[in-house]
Amino acid sequence: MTNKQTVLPKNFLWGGAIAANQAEGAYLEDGKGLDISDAFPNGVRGAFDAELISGKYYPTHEAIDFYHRYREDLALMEEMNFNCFRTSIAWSRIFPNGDETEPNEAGLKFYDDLFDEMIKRGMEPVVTISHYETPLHLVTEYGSWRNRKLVGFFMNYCTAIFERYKGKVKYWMTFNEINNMRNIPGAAGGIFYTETENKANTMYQASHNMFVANALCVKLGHELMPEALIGCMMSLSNVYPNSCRPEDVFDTMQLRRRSLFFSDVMLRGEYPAYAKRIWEENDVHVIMEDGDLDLIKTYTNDYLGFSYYRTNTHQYLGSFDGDTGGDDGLVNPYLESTPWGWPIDAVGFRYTLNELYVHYELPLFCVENGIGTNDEFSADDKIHDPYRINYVRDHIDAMKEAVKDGVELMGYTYWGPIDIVSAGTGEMKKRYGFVYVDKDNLGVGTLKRTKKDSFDWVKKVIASNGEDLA
Ligand code: BGP
Repeated sequence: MTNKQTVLPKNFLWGGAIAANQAEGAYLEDGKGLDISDAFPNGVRGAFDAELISGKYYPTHEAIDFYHRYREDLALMEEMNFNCFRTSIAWSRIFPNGDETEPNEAGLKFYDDLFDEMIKRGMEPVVTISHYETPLHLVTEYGSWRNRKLVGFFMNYCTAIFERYKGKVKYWMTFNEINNMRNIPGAAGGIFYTETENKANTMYQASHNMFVANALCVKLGHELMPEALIGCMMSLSNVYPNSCRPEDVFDTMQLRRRSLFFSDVMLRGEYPAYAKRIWEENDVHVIMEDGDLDLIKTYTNDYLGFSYYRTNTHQYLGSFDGDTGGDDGLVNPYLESTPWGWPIDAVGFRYTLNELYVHYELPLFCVENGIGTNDEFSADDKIHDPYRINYVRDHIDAMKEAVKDGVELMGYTYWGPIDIVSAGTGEMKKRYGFVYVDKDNLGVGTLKRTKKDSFDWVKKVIASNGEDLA
């Protein structure tokens, strides 16, 4: 790392982020049980097979075989000068059904070895405790997070991993993109609605149970690991008013609040004032136990981890839906989009960093940002991905501007430094990586890893702590 004066702090965390289910494969190996990610043939936006259909292709079952190839892959990450690496622990490797009392030793051992390998290669593990990976049995037997019992099961899991990895893992996050309970509750919380239930009520009840679990997890984590930082994790791609029409501006604030609601609870320790009206208008009656609100108040998260991919625009009475990239919206004529239609907006990244820091005055950690494209080999047998270099350059520039604006930013982990299965669609061809993986949407390929042009570029960017972006 450079000795020169840099905009970003010397201890800035640079790395990449993946999730167990999108990379590991080995979906039943060493005692692992099924989790929800194993049951989505076309990603979390598609159908869900509560019972797997024999002969059907499920992309996460093999994924990129990170389970067996992580040493080779982490060597590539080390070559890019990463000093941290984010992944999740697959809950069902540790508790295959989720409701056992004793953890699965083979699962614990796998992550022991994985974290040791990261540390050996100079990377701090950054661990998501639950990344769209609720054990399937907890969904089919208990109704997932609508059931308060999940809090106890989750705490057994947290106890097992904190006891085992204390001293190895300092940076933790509880639930990946917990605010996606709104848009993709199946992924975010294992919630699949019945025809007749009040969806809003179920969503807020399940979220409340997760908030209690989040608070208990922070409490336990700090007791067992005084050094640890336990963040929450939110999808915070942003949304602009589509015009200066006051109704558009106000409705956009309302939409944003549906997201910030989650971090307001977990970081400020209270249900926000605007919750009451949302609940009244949607006939929501959240059942709480005595002491829940005190727990939530006392045990707030240490930092805000978040993903940022894009911005959209919103107009009065427009959609309040979204996908893995954030809220849906209208086309912004000022922005270009990725081949998957995600608008590219680096200025929006600076805007979001400022918005969040002013709102919470807590350290921020951008744990997901990246561009998914259909990369192909050129005639010279190489992958030239200038669009990826441009995307990352512009977002790093924006991040530096935000730091100059006064934002406290802990680090940046690029989403998908190696091609993995898309969470949203289950595709392999939606590639984010600096490293290409030979596998297609049908699961065909050698799994061979190849560096793209962006690989060497990133390496030098990190070596200069973000100064050399040429
Ligand atoms: C986030 C998820 C990731 C991820 C990323 C990109 O929502 O936390 O798991 O995959 O989005 O989305 P996609 O894979 O759908 O392109």
